[in-house]
Amino acid sequence: MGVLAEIEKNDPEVYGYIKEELLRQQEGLEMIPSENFTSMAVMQASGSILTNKYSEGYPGRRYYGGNEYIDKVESLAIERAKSLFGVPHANVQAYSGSPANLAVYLATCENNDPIMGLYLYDGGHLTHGWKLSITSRFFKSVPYHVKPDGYIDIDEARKLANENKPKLIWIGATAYPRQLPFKEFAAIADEVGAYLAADIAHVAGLVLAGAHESPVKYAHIVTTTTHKTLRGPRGGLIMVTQKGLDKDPDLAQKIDKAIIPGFQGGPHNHQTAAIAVALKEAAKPEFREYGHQIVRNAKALAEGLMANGVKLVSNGTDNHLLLADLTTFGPGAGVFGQDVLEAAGVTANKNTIPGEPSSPFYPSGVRMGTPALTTRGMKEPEMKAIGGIIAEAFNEIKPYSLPKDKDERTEYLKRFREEIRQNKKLAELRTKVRQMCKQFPLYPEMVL
Ligand code: DSN
Repeated sequence: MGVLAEIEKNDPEVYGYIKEELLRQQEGLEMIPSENFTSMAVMQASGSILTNKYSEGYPGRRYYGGNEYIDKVESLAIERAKSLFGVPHANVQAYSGSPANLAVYLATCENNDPIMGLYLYDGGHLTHGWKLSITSRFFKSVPYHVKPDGYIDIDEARKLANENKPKLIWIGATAYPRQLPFKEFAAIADEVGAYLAADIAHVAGLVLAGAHESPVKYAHIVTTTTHKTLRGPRGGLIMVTQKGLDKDPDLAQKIDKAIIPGFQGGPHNHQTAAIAVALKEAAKPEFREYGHQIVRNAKALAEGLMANGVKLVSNGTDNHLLLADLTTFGPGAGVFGQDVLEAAGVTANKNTIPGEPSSPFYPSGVRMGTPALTTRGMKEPEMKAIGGIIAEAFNEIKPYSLPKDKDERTEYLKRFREEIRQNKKLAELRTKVRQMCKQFPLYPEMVL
């Protein structure tokens, strides 16, 4: 019986879409740096009967009865997170990264307090104070930036912190290809008396593997999603460090109270169990090797791309992601970049770049990463080849340029998409990608 036999029987429509999505994942190169392929064990925990239970509260302190085993599962996840990251307190209930970050605000700030985070165009996250996010509606957001070389401008951050006296400073990013400067930001936060929250959603797996510095010595609070380089289910963790407890002995309780009753209701117990499973996997020596291979692969990919004339923000990478600067094809060319890659069987995402000449909706860069390809077993030779494929796909952007007039853009992009569907070069690359993927089978046990 197939793993989705019941869905197949009861809901052929949903079954059909899952089957098609499986094929898409198997036959394409998944290069969105925040995505990964979980183990079957993580998926089984996530699809388990634990989804049936309500458990408002924390282990040993639930509002509803019947939580004997849920308490055990949650305690296991908490203990594993604490021991792996080396922190005295972990909350495993945040539904995902954004709710985790919002709980941090609730625990540390009052309405209208100044807060600081990396500017979105420069790789910062929406929840670090972007103007359209709730975090800038309720707090006074003071963004810091990267320098023209693509590295975070620590001097600017220090100056802004001294001028604005933020209550909370975020160090973390969604599109930053370099090591995060935890130590330098700890000095700034200490100087102005701010809480330092490290959002390591992107690099958590690298931190556990020892392939990126850990923020635990430097930050008061550490947040992460569990589904990116950590390779778990979708979910979030909020951790309080010893430094955090030294600054504020109530910080752990403040975080727990911010999650419930402050912000969420019942935890997603199936998700908690899957997080526990993923954390056990991340404690294995193979995971250490995996994290280092992600970085080696990203560096090899960067070399492959640059050797083929693709410009990268900061000229390379220290972590799992790369940011191609496509401004040579005109402002907003990231939109074309994402689409030509998709036509070639490569999934990556359009992204703003530092000094963005266009807008987040029509940005000028493409973000790509190696966590999912590394999970498939690909290594440096494949990355070099993929660098060539991506560069060849980008060449197909040449005839196109985004109209300045916003009304003309929809029609223009429609025509562009029709043309790239007929593009022979991209079809050729698609075949190459399919052949490469066949050599690195994904979920071979999942015959649908
Ligand atoms: N959507 C995530 C990412 O792709 O980085 C951030 O929330």
